[in-house]
Amino acid sequence: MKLLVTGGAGFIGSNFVLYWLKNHPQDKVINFDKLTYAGNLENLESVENNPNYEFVQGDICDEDSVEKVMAGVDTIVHFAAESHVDRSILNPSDFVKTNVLGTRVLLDSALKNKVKRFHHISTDEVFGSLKLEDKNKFNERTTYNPRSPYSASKAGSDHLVRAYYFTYGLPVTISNCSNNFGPYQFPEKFIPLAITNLLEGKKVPVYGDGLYVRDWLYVEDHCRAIDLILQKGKLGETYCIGGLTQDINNLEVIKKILDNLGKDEKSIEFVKDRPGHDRRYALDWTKINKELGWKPLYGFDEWLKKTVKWYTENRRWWEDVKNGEYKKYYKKQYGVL
Ligand code: NAD
Ligand code: TDX
Repeated sequence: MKLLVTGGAGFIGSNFVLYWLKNHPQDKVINFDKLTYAGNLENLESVENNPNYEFVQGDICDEDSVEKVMAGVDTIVHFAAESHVDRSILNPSDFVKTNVLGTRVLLDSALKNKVKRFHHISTDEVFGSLKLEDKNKFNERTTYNPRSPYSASKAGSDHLVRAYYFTYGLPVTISNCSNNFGPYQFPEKFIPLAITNLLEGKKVPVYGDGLYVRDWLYVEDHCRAIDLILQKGKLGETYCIGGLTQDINNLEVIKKILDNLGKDEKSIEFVKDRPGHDRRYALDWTKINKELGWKPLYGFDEWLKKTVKWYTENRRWWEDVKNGEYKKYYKKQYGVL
C-alpha cells in the first residue's frame, strides 16, 4: 500500500509515521508537510534512511504540489492543520486557509486520482463545550457547535469531507479525538508546556480558575485507533476516540506532573483566561470499542509518567524547539512568565 500522510512532521503525524513504518513495514509512506513552525523533521530522524519512507515538503493549499504527490496513492491520512487554539485567537486567517481551503484541495485531488480511502483527523472541539455539573459526553451524533476560530475551521473541514462522501462518493472515514499527549508534542500545548517549564525551573501558566476539563488520549493509543479504522472502519462513518480520564481538570493534571517531578504547587501561576474557553470536554468512545475492538492500552497516570520521562530524557529536542520562533509567541501569549 502507498500511504500519504499530510502533516507527518507534526506531533501526531510524526508519531503516526513512526508507528506505521514499525507495524506495516511492507507499506510505502509519503510524508507531505509544509514545515510550518509546528513541523519538525528531527522527529523522524530514525526513519529518514528507510527506503519505504519519503518526505515531500509542500503546502496542502497548493494544487500543483498536491496533485504531484497524489500519484499512485491508495490511502490518505490527513493530519495537516493549524492546531493551536490560542494562535487561532491571535490570528484566525491561516486556520481557515489550511484547515478549510487546504482540505478542499486534498479532497478534489483524492477524487481525481481515485484514492481508495481518505481518512480525516478531526477533534472533539467541533462539538463545543459541556457543563462542569453535567455528566454527559460527546458522541458521534452530537450536534456541531464550535466556539473558537480553530474549532470552527476544523468543523468546516469535517463538513466538506462528509459532503465529498455524499455528493461524489469519495471513500472517506473521519475520527474526532480528544486532547492528545506524548512524545514530540510542540510545547505550546498544555502538558508539554507544563513539563518543560518545570524542567527549566519556570512556573506553569494556568488559565482562569484551572477547573477546565479535558479528555486525555495518549498519542500511541490514537495511532492504533486510526490503524483499526483504516483496516475495519465503514466508509462514510465517524469514530470518536478518547482516553481513560474521568473528568480530570487542568489543576489536577498539573498536580500529577508536579508529583512526577518532585515539585510543589508554588510552581503554579494563575494567568488571564483564554477568551471563549470551552469549560469541559468528555468523549464517549463506545462505538469504536464495540465495532472495531479498540481501547486505550493504559490509564492516564501510566502514560503521563512515561511522557514526563520522555521530556526529561529528550531535553535537547524541546530546548531547540523553545529557542526558535516559539520565543516570540511565548512572549506575546504569556508576557514575562
Ligand atoms: P501540529 O500542529 O503538531 O502539526 C501540524 C503539522 O501540519 C505540522 O507538521 C505542520 O508543518 C503541518 N502543516 C500545517 N499547515 C500545513 C499546510 N498548509 N500544508 C502542509 N502541512 C501543513 O498538530 P497535531 O497536534 O499533530 O495535530 C494533528 C491533527 O490532529 C490536526 O488536524 C489537529 O486538528 C488534530 N487534533 C489534534 C489534537 C491534539 O491534541 N493535538 C486533538 C484532536 C485533533
Ligand atoms: O498555558 C496554558 N494554560 C492553560 O491553562 C495552555 C496552553 C493551556 N491551558 C489550558 C487550556 C485548556 O483548558 O489547558 C487545556 C488544554 O489546552 P491546549 O493544550 O491548548 O489544548 P486545547 O485547547 O484543549 O486543544 C487541544 O485539544 C484538541 C489541541 O490543541 C487541539 O489541536 C485539539 O483539537
